[in-house]
Amino acid sequence: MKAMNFLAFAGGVGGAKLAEGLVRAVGPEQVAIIVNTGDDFTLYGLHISPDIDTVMYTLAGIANPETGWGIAGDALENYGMFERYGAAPWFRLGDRDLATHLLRTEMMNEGATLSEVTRKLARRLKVASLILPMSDDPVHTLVDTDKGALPFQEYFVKHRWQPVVRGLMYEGSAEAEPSPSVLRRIETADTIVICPSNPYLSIDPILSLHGIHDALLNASAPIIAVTPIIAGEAVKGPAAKLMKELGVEPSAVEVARHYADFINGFVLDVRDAELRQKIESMGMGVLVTDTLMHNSDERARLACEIVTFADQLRPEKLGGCLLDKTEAPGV
Ligand code: FO1
Repeated sequence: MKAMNFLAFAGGVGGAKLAEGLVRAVGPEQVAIIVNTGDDFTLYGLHISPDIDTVMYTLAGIANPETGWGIAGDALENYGMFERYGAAPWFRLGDRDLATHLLRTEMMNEGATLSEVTRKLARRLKVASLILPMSDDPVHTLVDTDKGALPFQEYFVKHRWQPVVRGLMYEGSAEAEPSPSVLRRIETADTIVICPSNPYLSIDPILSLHGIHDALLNASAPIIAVTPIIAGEAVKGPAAKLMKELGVEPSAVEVARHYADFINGFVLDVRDAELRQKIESMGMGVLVTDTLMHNSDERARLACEIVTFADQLRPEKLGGCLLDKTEAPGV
């Protein structure tokens, strides 16, 4: 059987969960993930890449299951020492997590690109899937709010995404290049999945890079987006609040509309089944299923359904997922 290659677009926790499900569904070597780097920032001189680390730790099986980010069982001894100095940061770095930031910063200071650093760190964590930063150039999501323009982490962590958002800028994206092989992977992928990440904060920074949107429009692969909104609420984080503030109804229909010019399929949560027709009328296939992923098996089950859904959206069948007893692929 031809090795399928799945290309996922992901941001933080929601994206990482589905990426893990895809890895279980089709095998790690068949999955590449383009990850948002608009959340990246410098703290204590360290290059912090939260979405990359969330995907890397999740695929390495060491992510903190409660938060989705950081490392399971990590301690905060460093935080206690900062407190003694009266310099407690609003952005907490776990003691083990610090090793990632220190090594990444050292390698980048020696001239390595973010893609090269990510490949090295992921390989040492035995992650077989390819984690691709969306760009090796700096792109910073800036959130214009009633408290002024806030760098992403100040909006998201320091102010706990409570400020009212007036607009978003992806600083640097006009000059930034997609990282090497991203455009080719969009062209050659068998299936492209837009993970249930925040469309505005996690996926749009990737789409804002020149060449990406066109590559998606010209891609031969079926492109499937998974809803991050269920019954008008975000599964996690500010997506619904942000949509309201941007004057968009917080509904799966609006998420489908957001991607409508390049997606062929949309995964709608069963709680919003009544929205199926509206989304189909935008000219895309709709899979209605339970999109909540509480554990690894549910992530794999959802990914399997997406694999099957993708086959329905393309002429040739590529074969089922590894977990399907019935259609063992390739035998
Ligand atoms: N989120 C928080 O709400 N508080 C934190 O102190 C925090 C620390 C942190 C450290 C490393 C890391 O990779 C992520 C961290 N996050 C924290 C989450 C982060 O803000 C989000 O994962 C993304 O930027 C949005 O998806």
